[in-house]
Amino acid sequence: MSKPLVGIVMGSSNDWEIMQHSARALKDFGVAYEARALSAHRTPDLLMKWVDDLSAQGARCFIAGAGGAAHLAGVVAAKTTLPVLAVPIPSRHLQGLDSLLSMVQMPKGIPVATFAIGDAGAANAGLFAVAMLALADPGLAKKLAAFRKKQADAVRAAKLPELES
Ligand code: RP5
Repeated sequence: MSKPLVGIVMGSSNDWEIMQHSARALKDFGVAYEARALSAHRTPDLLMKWVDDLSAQGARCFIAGAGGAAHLAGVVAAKTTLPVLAVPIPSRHLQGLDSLLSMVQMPKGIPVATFAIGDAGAANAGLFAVAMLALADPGLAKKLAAFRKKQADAVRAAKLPELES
């Protein structure tokens, strides 16, 4: 197994339903990742150790998904200077608006890059990690360009239904 280039962390195993979309994007591009459920408030010491260990192994960025008072991404960013991409998980009472605001409103100095709530945000965080890694990997850059072309081709080929008279 190659060393993980991306660490995917989520506050609860219940977040995997969403965060699997980050893992899927990385897997589809052949990018090695490690995914863990670790919580900023339930397992803070374990989380800190994992961030340190993965950074020491050569990880290039982290993706953090959490719901509610979602401080996970900010806590990861407090511990590393590697880029941290944040995915707001849809929450039961506020549908993820709480998660989004918790992540996007990081105070000045410790940034996290916040993506859309839910599946699309998780997939895009994975794709964004691929784009960052592609800056130093021409093979990956080629795969990313091909992925974009496939999407563009699908839009070009789309046929809209005829109206019935
Ligand atoms: C957060 O609280 C997790 O990220 C999760 O989205 C939310 C609820 O956690 P569970 O009660 O589902 O474990 O820490």
